[in-house]
Amino acid sequence: MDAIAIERETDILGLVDVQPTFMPGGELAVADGDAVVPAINRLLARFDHAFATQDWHPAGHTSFASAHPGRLPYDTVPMPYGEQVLWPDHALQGSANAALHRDVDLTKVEVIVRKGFHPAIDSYSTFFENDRRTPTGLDGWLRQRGFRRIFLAGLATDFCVTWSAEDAVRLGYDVAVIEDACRGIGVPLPNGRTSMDEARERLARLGVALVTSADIR
Ligand code: VGL
Ligand code: ZN
Repeated sequence: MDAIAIERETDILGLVDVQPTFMPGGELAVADGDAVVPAINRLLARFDHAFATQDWHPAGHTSFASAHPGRLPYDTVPMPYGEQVLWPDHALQGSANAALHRDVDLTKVEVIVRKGFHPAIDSYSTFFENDRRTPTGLDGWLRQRGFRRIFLAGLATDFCVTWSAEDAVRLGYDVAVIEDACRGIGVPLPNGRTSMDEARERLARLGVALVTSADIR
């Protein structure tokens, strides 16, 4: 793939849920999830602007399997806004594992957007909650600041990163996912495939560029 030149004032690096709760030892550990931290720090040195998101759930959140008697983590259940995967309790507001990872250099992070705090709606995307209508406010911030292209990195590739990329495309941004700075969960789905298979297909269909750090100059 050709090198991508960073446009200093209109490109921004988006750090999705870089929280210990999604890393080995955390409540919803993504395999090798902590490997994104050094990759992200190298990227941060090259961009002038960055934002970060933080999954931020109240106790008893509707996305927790523990809130659905008889259900187990990774079961899929219908919610008023569509099918929802149930998770172990994670990203609990105020807990140490819900903080942004302490080794991420936050110097260039200009805004931190929290999501998933409405008790009855889960939130994967950095732009909308899972009803796909309740906004996080990030679109307004990015637009007012004049950003047009978003490079996404973080956790998890097949949930928060992919849903963010899809919404960003719908909102009119150019989007690239930096694959080596992301890690995925890979939930087995009722149709025999995994959430990683489906995420890759959805991104390809939308024309989201899958790039590696080395492509970005
Ligand atoms: C995430 C599942 C539940 C993510 C957040 O950050 O991808 N996944 N909450
Ligand atoms: Zn969550």
